[in-house]
Amino acid sequence: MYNIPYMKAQTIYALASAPFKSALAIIRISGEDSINIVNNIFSKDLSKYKENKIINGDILDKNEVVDNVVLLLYHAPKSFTGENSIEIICHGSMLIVNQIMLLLNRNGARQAEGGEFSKRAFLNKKFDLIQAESIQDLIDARTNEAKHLAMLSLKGETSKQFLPIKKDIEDLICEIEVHFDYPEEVEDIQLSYSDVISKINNVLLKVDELLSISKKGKIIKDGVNVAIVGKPNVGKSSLLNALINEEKAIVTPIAGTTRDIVEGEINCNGIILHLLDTAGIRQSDDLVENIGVNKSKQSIDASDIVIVVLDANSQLDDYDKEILKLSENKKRIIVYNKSDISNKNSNNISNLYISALNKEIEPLKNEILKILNINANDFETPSLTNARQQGLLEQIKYYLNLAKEDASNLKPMDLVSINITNAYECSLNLVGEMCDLDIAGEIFKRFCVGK
Ligand SMILES: Nc1nc2c(ncn2[C@@H]2O[C@H](COP(=O)(O)OP(=O)(O)OP(=O)(O)O)[C@@H](O)[C@H]2O)c(=O)[nH]1
Ligand SMILES: [Mg+2]
Repeated sequence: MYNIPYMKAQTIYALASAPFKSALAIIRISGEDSINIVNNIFSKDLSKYKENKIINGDILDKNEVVDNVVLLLYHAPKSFTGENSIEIICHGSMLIVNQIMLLLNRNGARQAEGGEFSKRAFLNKKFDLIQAESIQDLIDARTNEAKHLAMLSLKGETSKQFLPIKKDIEDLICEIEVHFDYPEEVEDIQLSYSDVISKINNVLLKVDELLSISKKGKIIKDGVNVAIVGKPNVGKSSLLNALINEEKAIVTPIAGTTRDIVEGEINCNGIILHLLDTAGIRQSDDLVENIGVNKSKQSIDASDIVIVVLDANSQLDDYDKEILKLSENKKRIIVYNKSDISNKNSNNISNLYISALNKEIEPLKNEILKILNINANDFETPSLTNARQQGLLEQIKYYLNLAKEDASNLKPMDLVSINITNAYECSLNLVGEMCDLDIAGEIFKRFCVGK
């Protein structure tokens, strides 16, 4: 039996490295008691180190050495979490890791939940919520470009883009309130409805600009869904294979070869394209093929970009026309395939020719980047890249527009100010200054354990 000491502010621990055999492993501990707890199982007296320090020594279970480790000691508030913290770098055997974690447990620490270290750092104001969210983006990043943006955001560059908007809204509220509450003191400075409208317009311009780069940022972070559609036999599966440079989808001269969606993925100049090869769209009596055709039609709606593949050797028929109609409201690229066995026809509805068979597809790749309207600058511009952040920015826009409408209709200033205050609350929420703890909890729960 072990006596579990009384727990103050709970001290947490977690394995911060991958949970399998490796050269080294890192166990992270944070909380008021972390230094005392580790002191109970360490060969040197940690209480004599008053500064942050790297210390070599043994982890002990009673008098038995569990492992010789390097210990990174951090005193609050000079740590990631802002609390007393320790990182134990031990040998990467899961046996050793589990033994050390068991010792920590016996001495009063508990296993951390996903994202709990970051949550504590956020609560201790080490960073705002936008920066906190970028930590997970950094871990999840699959391209150098996405990693670079997450890194900038972690350094606070995204917050810097947003904070002027928050400040402008705050200033506007103050100005209205001063005029409302102390009219005699500011009587020489008139605040007219047109002043308020013009100030709101200035903020709205900044909001629109940030929304527009944020949409591009989200594409750089998450990639886009691209559906490849067309009638049977035009070369959709061949195109998928050419794009991913792998013979993934079955290709035959038989029309109706693809029945189900076949997925593939490429990094196209820094943008991840989630590609969907679909069943050729046509009328069919075959039950299975019909299910596939329905899925193809649904994939048009579900995708960000549609590539409509036409056969460069034939005139548009009713199926082509139906597919063009189905995709007319989407961001789409119309491409003529099999250019290797046809002459380019100036009457064709697109001048984009490729040969999936010969892997001559560069013009299509360039067109995808063009249609996304992403340029070199966008890879350097941090922005609000997740749905929560973008949703709140949209709400700010919505409330500011309501306030503008009220001001245009000469409604009382205190009424105008209600919607500006609503916009302000959204901005506080965005950076986490007025964040519902449940929402913060939800955000951090998505993080890895140990982060
Ligand atoms: N010459 C030539 N043939 C091609 C090209 N692309 C595809 N093909 C041929 O066209 C036939 C059909 O190709 P697929 O890629 O299976 O066509 P699909 O559009 O996926 O057809 P379904 O799955 O039936 O809808 C195969 O024989 C391919 O080799 C091309 O660029 N040039
Ligand atoms: Mg196919």
